[in-house]
Amino acid sequence: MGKTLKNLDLGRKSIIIGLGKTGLSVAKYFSAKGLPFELMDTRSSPPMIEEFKTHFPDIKIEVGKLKESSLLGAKELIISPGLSIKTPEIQRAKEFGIPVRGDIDIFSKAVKAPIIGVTGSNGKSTVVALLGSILNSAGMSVGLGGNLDGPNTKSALDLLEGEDKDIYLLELSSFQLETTESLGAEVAVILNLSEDHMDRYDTLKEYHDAKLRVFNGCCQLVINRDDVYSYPKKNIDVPVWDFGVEHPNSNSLGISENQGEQYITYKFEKIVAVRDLKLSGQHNISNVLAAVALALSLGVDIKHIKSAVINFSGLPHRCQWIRDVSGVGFYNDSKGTNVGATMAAIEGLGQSINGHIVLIAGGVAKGADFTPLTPVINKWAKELVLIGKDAEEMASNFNQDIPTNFAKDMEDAVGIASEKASPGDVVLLSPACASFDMYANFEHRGQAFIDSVKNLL
Ligand code: UMA
Ligand code: ADP
Repeated sequence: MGKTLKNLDLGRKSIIIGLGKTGLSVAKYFSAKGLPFELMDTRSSPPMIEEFKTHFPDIKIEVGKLKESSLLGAKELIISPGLSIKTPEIQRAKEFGIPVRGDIDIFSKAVKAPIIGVTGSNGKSTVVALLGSILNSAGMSVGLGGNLDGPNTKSALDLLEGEDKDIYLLELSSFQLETTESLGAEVAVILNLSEDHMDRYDTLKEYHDAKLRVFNGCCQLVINRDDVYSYPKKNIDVPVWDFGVEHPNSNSLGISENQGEQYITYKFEKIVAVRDLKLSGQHNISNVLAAVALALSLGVDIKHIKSAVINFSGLPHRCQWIRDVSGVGFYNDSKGTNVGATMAAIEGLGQSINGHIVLIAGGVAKGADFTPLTPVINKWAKELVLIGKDAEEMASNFNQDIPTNFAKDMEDAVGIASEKASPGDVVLLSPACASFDMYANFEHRGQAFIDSVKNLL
């Protein structure tokens, strides 16, 4: 007999692994549909366990090391994005023919309205937030969620509670795409790709392959001419919309110039002047172009696009100005959690100021190679202040010409940075690292920065 277990459906339950936000949304969905399930988490005391016990008092919960005997008895495993599909026990269950899926896979099969799938290493939240306002101003009801973090955000399956929406706009991580067979999006995009999550992927190719799954079954796609990683690997025979930060051709989006003024332009039509945007930095121009391309692919009228783009002032914790103190500007880019994001933040700010940047960075390095940051830091920064678990590793990975300071916490970092900065300079928190060594999440880290900046005299 081969390894595959027969008669998988006979009385078997689905096992939902991960007692977090995703696991809760899946369990609520299964419960509402009357589908049998059990719960598991690899942690011995998952932080949200009491919430699960309250919602599902009669459901079996197993915590700690995954038990092969339980997994092999399952109808299917529904794993949360925080848990890698490479986890040995999950791989083994897969080898035995137990299907392994994620919440987005369930969502894509259940939803009745079109999906927009947005992935990429950076800019996802900005693009979905802007596209959400464009679609709202065009009168559409939008279910917006997925990887998107924040106090009022929803996991994908939570979006299916309540009234149906006209369209569902999902921010998707590589972790979520790994467990999604065919998203079947009306339109999908990989905004860009740069190294991230190298503690979970062995190679950039493996990370890229996960992102490419966003195109599976799509009806249209958007590509970024400035990033080869945004193209599908094989030609997909569907309409393609493309954008880039240089001049558009007769059938695409880009930046045109007229009398020294730059415009977001589609074909020959100028949509918005770049200087009228409330967002700054080249990376944000790229984000606006992406959102406009996605909106056009859905047939939204340019007048709705125009008004929403002009009114969009960005999300907190993304290159957010906090205050000026004695001629020094303080900016919170706590969401800059990888090298590519921090490079974009430094370049964007650097080009807009007369002085230099004092950069506060550090945290959990996630196996990143920091060397690409060196030339950008050498060009725009004058001092480096490092915090967090991997500060020493980061310092040894750089080859920067500028002084490096180590700080014990955020207050200390802001104090050191403000001493080093002169009028005309800016202090930028853009960590290039995850936050969970010192904080619950990037918002908590950003708030610590904001509080310390507000306390400066
Ligand atoms: N975990 C275990 N054992 C388990 C399950 C989880 O140790 O059995 C750990 C994970 O390693 C992780 C933590 O628990 O450290 C949370 O994992 P989770 O999958 O339960 O997380 P959720 O609360 O469901 O949140 C997830 C996304 N988190 C991750 O992918 C790590 C959230 O994205 C997302 O908003 C949410 O689903 C709803 O879709 C956050 C994130 O950091 C913002 N995403 C990464 C990023 O943007 O870089 C990918
Ligand atoms: P994501 O949701 O992909 O993390 P966000 O829109 O939240 O993206 O932006 C996170 C950070 O990434 C920003 O604070 C900024 O430093 C950087 N960033 C945003 N857009 C881009 C882009 N298009 N290219 C490179 N970096 C970007």
